[in-house]
Amino acid sequence: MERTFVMVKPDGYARGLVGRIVTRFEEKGFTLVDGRVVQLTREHAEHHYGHLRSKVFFDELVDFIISGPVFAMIWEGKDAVKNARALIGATNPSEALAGTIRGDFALDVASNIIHGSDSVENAEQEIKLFFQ
Ligand code: D4T
Repeated sequence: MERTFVMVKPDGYARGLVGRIVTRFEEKGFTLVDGRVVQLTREHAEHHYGHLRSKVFFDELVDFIISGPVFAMIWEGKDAVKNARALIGATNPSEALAGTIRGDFALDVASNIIHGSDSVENAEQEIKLFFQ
């Protein structure tokens, strides 16, 4: 069974969406392995989004992700990385289909409520970073 890392971002946490998001994953058939509330440091956030350092929105993204607690989770299931990304929906909520988490709960790419690892390797790294 594969594992992936998923994080409800500060906007989703503040809006009280953690329970509904956890339910979506459970309904799909994933098994919750671990979950915790975390306040990211700027250093951790800059490392997590290091691949986006050259983007114009990088500073805004880091400020946003440290603006409040996040809810970090490890989910297990068949092709967990791919299937979790499908459940989460497109990065830009305007393009995310209804029935996906971003499609149903978000409007703006800068506050798209949830993150899911985009590869098995990144999932392993992110799980280490958040749960060691
Ligand atoms: P995350 O990493 O949050 O799951 O998002 P994705 O994997 O779906 O997409 P990403 O890495 O390209 O973007 C990371 C993060 O940056 C925000 N963002 C993105 C933004 O604020 N403005 C933008 O124009 C884009 C493209 C949203 C997600």
